[in-house]
Amino acid sequence: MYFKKEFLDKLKDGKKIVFFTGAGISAESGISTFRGKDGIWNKMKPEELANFDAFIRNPDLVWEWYQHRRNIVNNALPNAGHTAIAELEKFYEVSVVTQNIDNLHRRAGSTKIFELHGNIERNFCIECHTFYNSPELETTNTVPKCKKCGGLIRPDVVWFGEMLPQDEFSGGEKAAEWSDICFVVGTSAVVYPAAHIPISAKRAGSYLVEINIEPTELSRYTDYSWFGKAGEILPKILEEVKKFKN
Ligand code: BJW
Ligand code: ZN
Repeated sequence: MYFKKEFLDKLKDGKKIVFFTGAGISAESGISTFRGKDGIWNKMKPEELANFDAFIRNPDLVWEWYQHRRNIVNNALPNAGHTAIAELEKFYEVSVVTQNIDNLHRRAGSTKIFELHGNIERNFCIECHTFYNSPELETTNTVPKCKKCGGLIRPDVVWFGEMLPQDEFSGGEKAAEWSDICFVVGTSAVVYPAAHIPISAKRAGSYLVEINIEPTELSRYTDYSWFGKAGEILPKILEEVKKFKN
């Protein structure tokens, strides 16, 4: 595989690396992306499902959609892309800033993860904010009710129009700004404020590398764009690193 010299020099000299990831990194684990030809939003309208008003209008429908996706996520395995990122912790200070809610980075072994859009395994009562992990809840397709107050329980994910968890966002943004290299992997980079993080990294002097099967909104800002599958490219980067770090 051909590596641009400038990129190799960054890999050799760099100490802090950030991976800013999106749904595309989990595509090879069998989890659908949102947009694009195989995206779930070709079939479902986001405004009908991924917002609070939709949940209040039809909580059972929204809950059933998340139950369906929990089943897919629980049966999926981290792929070679997630694993390569986790293994790079042997050689660099690695932070993962992810828009994904699927837990696959953690299951692959990454230890420093900022989850910008929440986590599908966590849920909370919309009235009293008591948290429930998914296995504690009955696996029915109708929305569960809080044991303490009877309120509706929703997944702890960030819907449109909602604020991102502040600590996760500011921690992820700082890690990106302090990084020597910021890899942007498998995201269309159209959802804000998350998509601002790689731009902040670049402005702060980080070397911005994109890995995606096709050009994105971010491609014009990157130092290096690499078009191909994350599960194929990331292991090749790891192999290259092992040549000079071992
Ligand atoms: C591969 C591959 C392989 C495939 N290898 N690559 C107008 C302008 C600007 C902003 C706004 C606006 N109107 C509204 C907004 C704000 C809004 C927003 O950004 N909207 C835009 C979409 C227009 N943002 C918000 O509302 C956010 N909150 C906010 O702004 O708060 C402030 C506020 C508060 C109060 C009032 C008003 C404002 C919240 C955003 C929450 C996003 N939530 C979701 C759902 C999470 C829960 C769930 O999963 O159900 O998060 S939306 C969805 O998109 C999900 C994702 O994390 C997010 C990003 O998607 P991602 O990961 O990029 O996936 P895709 O499918 O888009 O891309 C996949 C990529 O992979 C593609 O590029 C493929 O090519 C590639 N790929 N296979 C490598 N093998
Ligand atoms: Zn409650």
